[in-house]
Amino acid sequence: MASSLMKLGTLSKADREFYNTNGYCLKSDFLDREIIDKIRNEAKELFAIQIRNNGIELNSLEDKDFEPALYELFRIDFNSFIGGAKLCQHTFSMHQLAVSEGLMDNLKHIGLEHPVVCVKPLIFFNSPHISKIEGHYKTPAHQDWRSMQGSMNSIVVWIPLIDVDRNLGTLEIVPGSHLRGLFDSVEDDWFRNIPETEIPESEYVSVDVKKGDVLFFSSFLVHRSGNNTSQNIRWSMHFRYNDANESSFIDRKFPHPYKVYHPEKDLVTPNFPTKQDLKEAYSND
Ligand SMILES: O=C(O)CCC(=O)C(=O)O
Repeated sequence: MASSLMKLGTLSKADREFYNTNGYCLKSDFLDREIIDKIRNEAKELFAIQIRNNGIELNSLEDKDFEPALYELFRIDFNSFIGGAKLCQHTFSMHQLAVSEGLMDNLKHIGLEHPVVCVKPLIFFNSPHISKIEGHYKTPAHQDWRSMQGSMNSIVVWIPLIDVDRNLGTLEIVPGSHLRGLFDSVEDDWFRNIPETEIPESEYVSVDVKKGDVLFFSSFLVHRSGNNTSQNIRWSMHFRYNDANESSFIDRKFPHPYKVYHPEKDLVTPNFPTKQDLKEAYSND
């Protein structure tokens, strides 16, 4: 019943078996498209505030209007773009989905006895037009466990917010790689990547996905981004979870390797707010 609230499909025993063998499970038409549109629109609306505040024309939130306006914001006021990009990570709609009962039930179906959120849910908007380094729109080969270091059965839920084809750069995975151990990796601009010498090119498989599909994959599955050669933004969401009942996670004392979530010690905007600013903010007029 809970699943229907968020209009999510239900994983079966066969899905779980496929997942354990291959390290991933792709479900088509699994999630209500209205929810997805709501999440993407909420993110667009936040960017739109900064776009308009910079005097950039924006006639509608349709991609044909929105994307050039966002690229312009990136060009003329990078800090406003970054502010929007960060705030998009804090929308109610995305967080509601990430902690919905429907999603939690499915994590249990796939084998997590006591699912807990590993890191904040993420919304990605990948395009070379709004990136300063390649790693911001195209991740190299890696295993998410390197950054998560949580339970052995920790999982990533990867959700496209639009149809993603080869032009937009599909996700590329190495089926079965979750059983091949933790690969050696080298530090880079982005984080750490698995060098080409570790896994031949021929082992990567492109995952074509449509809006409404959901990809569940093990945090040990090797994956990377395809190349977005289009003029458009490739929108997706990434949720990560641990299992608080997994014995190695318990014995390792629930490690959480994300160290930096700490407030700035100095004022971000010097001399702000003044008493007068506060009086106006709290005025009853
Ligand atoms: O969405 C992508 O292309 C890659 C995302 C990814 O690799 C990750 O979040 O770990």
